[in-house]
Amino acid sequence: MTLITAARVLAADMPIAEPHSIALFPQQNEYRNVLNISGVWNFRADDKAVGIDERWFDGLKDGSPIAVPGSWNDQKDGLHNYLGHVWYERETFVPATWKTERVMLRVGSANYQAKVWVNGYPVGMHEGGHLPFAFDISRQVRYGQQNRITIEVENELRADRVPLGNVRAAMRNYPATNYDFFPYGGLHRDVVLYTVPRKSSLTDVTITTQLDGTVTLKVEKTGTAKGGSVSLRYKDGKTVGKSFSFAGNTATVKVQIPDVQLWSPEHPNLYETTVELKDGSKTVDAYRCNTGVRTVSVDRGRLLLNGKPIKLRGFGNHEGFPIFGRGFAQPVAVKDLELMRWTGANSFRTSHYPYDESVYEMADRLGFLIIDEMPSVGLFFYDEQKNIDRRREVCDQYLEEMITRDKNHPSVIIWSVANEPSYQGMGGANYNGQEQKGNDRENQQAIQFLGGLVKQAKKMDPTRLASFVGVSGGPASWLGVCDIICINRYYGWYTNPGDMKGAIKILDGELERLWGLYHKPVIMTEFGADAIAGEHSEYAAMFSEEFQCNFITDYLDLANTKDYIAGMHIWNFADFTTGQAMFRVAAKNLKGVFTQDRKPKMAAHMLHERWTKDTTKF
Ligand code: BDP
Repeated sequence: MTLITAARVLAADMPIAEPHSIALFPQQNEYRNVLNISGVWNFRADDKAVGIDERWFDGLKDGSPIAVPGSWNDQKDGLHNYLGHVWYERETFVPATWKTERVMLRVGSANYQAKVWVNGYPVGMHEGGHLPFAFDISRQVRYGQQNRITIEVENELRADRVPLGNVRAAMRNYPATNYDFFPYGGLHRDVVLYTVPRKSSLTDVTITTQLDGTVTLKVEKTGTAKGGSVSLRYKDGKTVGKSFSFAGNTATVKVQIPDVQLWSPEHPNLYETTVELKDGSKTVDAYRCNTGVRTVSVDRGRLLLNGKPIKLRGFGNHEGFPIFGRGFAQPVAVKDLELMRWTGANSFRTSHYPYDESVYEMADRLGFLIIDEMPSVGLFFYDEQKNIDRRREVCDQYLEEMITRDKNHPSVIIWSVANEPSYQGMGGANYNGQEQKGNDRENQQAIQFLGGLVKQAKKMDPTRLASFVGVSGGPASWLGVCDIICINRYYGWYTNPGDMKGAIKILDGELERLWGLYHKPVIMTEFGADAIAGEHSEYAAMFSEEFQCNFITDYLDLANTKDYIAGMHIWNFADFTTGQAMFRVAAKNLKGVFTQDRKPKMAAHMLHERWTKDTTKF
């Protein structure tokens, strides 16, 4: 690699982050180091986008403090709706002993686009929030000295980005997103420096499991090492392991666990898995993660975990909290899983983007099942071809990054490649539960786009299911590309408002029609009603807590009458901030069964009663 000089700073010169570089999570062990540089950074908005021309990467003048992780929007005065360029800068000391290693810089999530400089040298760029990226900065770093890390983040809403904004189809909201959550900007997850051994190191580990206890590990490496070993240790101390040799840079190792303890929500049994890399007899690198032995499949109308039918009870959620915005807050994530457990939920969808890695680790330990969704929300196909093609490129990148990052978590059972791609003429009369045919060109585009992503997900990971989440009234033909039908429905809220009897009749009819069409299990990935906490009504008026309770109860009762319903995820776990719109009181979506500060509404108590009493039903 030639070092790009500070003089050549045009974005076009910056290498684009390699999805594969995020395969192994940074970790501290005998062979690897991690230095977390989250904390207080120096910050400056660049509303005229002059930072690159004025070489702000040589040292940020007139900056002010900002916390990382955290969105800029509600930390900094006057920037709530700001969607342009900003600069982050932080100095950190890199030990002289790191000189013998490869030094990497990893950003957990920068929304939306990031460009990175180290000591004024450009190192690379990345498009898209909610997923990490990493660069080798060994050549730009000064060892045994202070180093300046500079990151320019930019969060404009555009038609050729995913998710989309400033488009024709927009929701008449401000800022003009084509989705219903606030377009927070900034460094949203940890930024870390980490080392990997320079001469030879592990670059990827892919673990798949079978019910008879066979665990297959595909191990990838770079450099001179020729062999290694793997071991899997159960909590009782029993360990199985094996040595192996590489063919080229890859080795496929099969280990048999005798008397295997399967992973499931009731018994989230994990095996601590250690992979060691050996150069001759010397261990030169190691990587550790947890493995759960389990399988996922569908059999006509049933979703099977370990060959047995399972019903998903749970929620769609958002990462977000007052002040931090979309900046990851560990206590909130811990609390969310505690509260989900309290309601009796066994699953959630990472709507509408992959969450922080620690959430998946906690879900593995606690036994939650996850529908892992990439950030492709607000897609549509009645648009200029160049926009559609560009969006597809971004989606392909997201898919690769998401699967590369999350593939070893037993909690992840379904990949969702999009939420609610919309169709022309959406709205009004189309939301009546009748079959929508769509128009030919659009259908073809949609099936190619979504079907292509589902196929790619299955190719990258044949051990899980893949799907996208269908919008109310969307053409049923699009859903045919999915392993399992995932739909969001709001009869009784956006259509037939307040009329639950009419709503349930429409829903019943549509579910039967979908079952008849595909004979695949159905998950209702969203259904719900806004409720203003503290608002009550003796006749269950919309926006009251009673109405929300009744709405959810009616949907769950109907689901209990249909064997092919494999999951019911309430929208939403907690109230969340969104753009300004006449249908969003105080710029919040109030469909949470908890308030934004995680206080239970009546519906949360109702679910707790219902789901903890009988764990076999919705
Ligand atoms: C669905 C979207 C979700 C919204 C929800 C709603 O998938 O992001 O927040 O509706 O309107 O269309 O509450």
